Amino acid sequence: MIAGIYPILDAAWMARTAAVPEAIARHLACLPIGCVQLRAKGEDEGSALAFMASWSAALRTHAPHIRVVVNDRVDWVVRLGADGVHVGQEDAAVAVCRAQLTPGQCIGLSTHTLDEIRLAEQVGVEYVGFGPIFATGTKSDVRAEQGVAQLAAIVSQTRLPVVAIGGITLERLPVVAQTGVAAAAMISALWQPDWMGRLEQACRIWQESSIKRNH
Ligand code: 3NM
Repeated sequence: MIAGIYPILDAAWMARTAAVPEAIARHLACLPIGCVQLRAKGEDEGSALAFMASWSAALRTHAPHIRVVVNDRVDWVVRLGADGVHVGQEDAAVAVCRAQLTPGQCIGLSTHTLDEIRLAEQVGVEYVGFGPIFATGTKSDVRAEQGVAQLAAIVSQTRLPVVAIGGITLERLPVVAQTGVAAAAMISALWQPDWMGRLEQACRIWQESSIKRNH
């Protein structure tokens, strides 16, 4: 499930595309994408929940095989019947989330150091996010850039699937894929007016780079 391109449907970025959720969900369904994350930061509670509800409904209808992970809010995962929650180090503890989820629902945890990954292994999550790999303008409270060498080192030291995040563009996808990382999370590089072509290109680049990595 956590493999390849991991698109994050960010409320602010999605508002900049002219596309409606159903159109994007239908297109995502045709691509080798196993999981998407719904993220709303800065919106008021009502707008954020409305965003989550409309996108999860569109994905459920038009891309039923894609797993939907909700950022931060395990209560919304329960309410919407989503497939999992993604939490940061400062959000609800993994054990608190786990207690509210059913066995099939997953938890992803943002990490920035090997120590945080070791803790994630101990508490038991389905995957870790690791970043920012490059500078990003999408999130303000990020740590220093980790770079691809550090990403490769981290990937080689954990059995958990790692999702690279932060400043990943189409041009940078090959070097990210070649680290052996399970997936690449992308926001700003995807949600441009030509999002359809960008998604296809991202999946194609990932597959080509992964093939090179495996031989
Ligand atoms: N988390 P873009 S970086 C949501 O380092 C998020 O944990 C990060 O957006 C982390 O693909 C980031 O536009 C923003 O750079 C990713």
